[in-house]
Amino acid sequence: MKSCEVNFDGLVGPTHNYGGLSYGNVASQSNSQQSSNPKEAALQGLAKMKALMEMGFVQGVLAPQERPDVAALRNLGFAGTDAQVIQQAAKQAMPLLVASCSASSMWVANAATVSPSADTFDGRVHFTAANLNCKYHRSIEHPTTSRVLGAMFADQKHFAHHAALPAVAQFGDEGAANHTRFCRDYGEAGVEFFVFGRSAFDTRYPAPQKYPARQTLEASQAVARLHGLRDDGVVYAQQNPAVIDAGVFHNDVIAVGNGEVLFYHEDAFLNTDQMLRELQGKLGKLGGNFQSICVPRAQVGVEDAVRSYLFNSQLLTRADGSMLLIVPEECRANERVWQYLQGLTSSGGLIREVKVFDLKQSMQNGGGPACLRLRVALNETELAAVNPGVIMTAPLYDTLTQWVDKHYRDSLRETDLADPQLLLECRTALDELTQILKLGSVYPFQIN
Ligand code: SUG
Repeated sequence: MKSCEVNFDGLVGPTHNYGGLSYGNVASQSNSQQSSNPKEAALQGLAKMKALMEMGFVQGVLAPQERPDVAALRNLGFAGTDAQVIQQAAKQAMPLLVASCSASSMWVANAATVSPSADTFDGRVHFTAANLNCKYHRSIEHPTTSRVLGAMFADQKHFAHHAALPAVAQFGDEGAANHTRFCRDYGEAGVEFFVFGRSAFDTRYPAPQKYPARQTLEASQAVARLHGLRDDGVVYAQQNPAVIDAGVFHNDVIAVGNGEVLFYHEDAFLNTDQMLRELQGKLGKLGGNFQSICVPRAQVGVEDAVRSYLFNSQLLTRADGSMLLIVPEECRANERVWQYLQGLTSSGGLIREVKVFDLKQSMQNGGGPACLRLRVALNETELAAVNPGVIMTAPLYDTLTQWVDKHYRDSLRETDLADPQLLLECRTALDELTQILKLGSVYPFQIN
């Protein structure tokens, strides 16, 4: 049976703003308080989805969340009407209002970890929503994420959904941003590669000194157990703590994998040789030929990698088996990175082409092409079981761009977040969106 990898991209929500909420994420910190353009952000994301669809890839869309999250503010003690809750929060605790308004669910690489049916014990596709425990503004995403994923992948014969791991830092889980899968073919059993930043229970593992390591080994192991993965189909590796301290808050900022290929920076991991041998051995047992492309620090330093998001790219397999790299505009703007990419594609190696996308609105909060998509490998039967409303088509693209044009503002600053009108605008937009994407009722304002 034919299988493919579907990229479900997060649709940027109407409250996209620069809140400076993510300590350890250099872009989020340095663009804090700038004025954002939610309309442009959403259209940039949609343009990437359309381009991939037109290249022949199956493309999906993942809905944004309800923001401001009034229910989350009520849990923190703000009371009264929705407008009063927002106004009180603005007066007494602006950082909490900003956090409750973040459109961070757009970075759906953090929505969940996904294991395709060929890897799991019961032959279903497994999803575990990420608890995103490291940052308050992200920790409030998973209940709605679970409902949205449930509405997209509803058929229990094919899809299994697990709730987020316990909401404590010891089980900090950042989803697919710290997970990659290697395989010969998307429909065959593969090797799932879990990358953690620290161990919560075993002090022998080193940890970064400055910035938080968001993903723990114990969280990765729990996800592998929940999904029923075989021991010989799993490899764990530790991120180099020094690169976390240099701004690599997720592994997908310093490495990307697809098919039989890992594209990574020389400084990305600890014990790299041992890790590569394990990947080669385990994929080899499944008949695969693991290959790695290491970018040497002498050619591209970690700082350039973080600034350009070279590795936060999408590595895609084209119909002829060759590979394509989708990178953000910032890679072209960086001389060393661009030179490296020119050499890479002209060397006759695995990666033949680089395509550049303008995702500046998302990039300014530390979200590149890879952050914006959740990969789900599906066989034909499973693909047919996905809610068809979320699969991108030319008419859906047109409808969504019109929807954005109608509902989104083209400028948003912190002071605008206190405007109760923004809440009404967002709810009106999202109510319409659930109808467009045929999701049913998934948002708190639709349920309660
Ligand atoms: O979690 N930024 C996100 C960026 C996530 C990128 N995702 C991956 N690498 N997969 C984060 O740090 C910033 C929001 C703000 O500051 O307003 C933010 O949440």
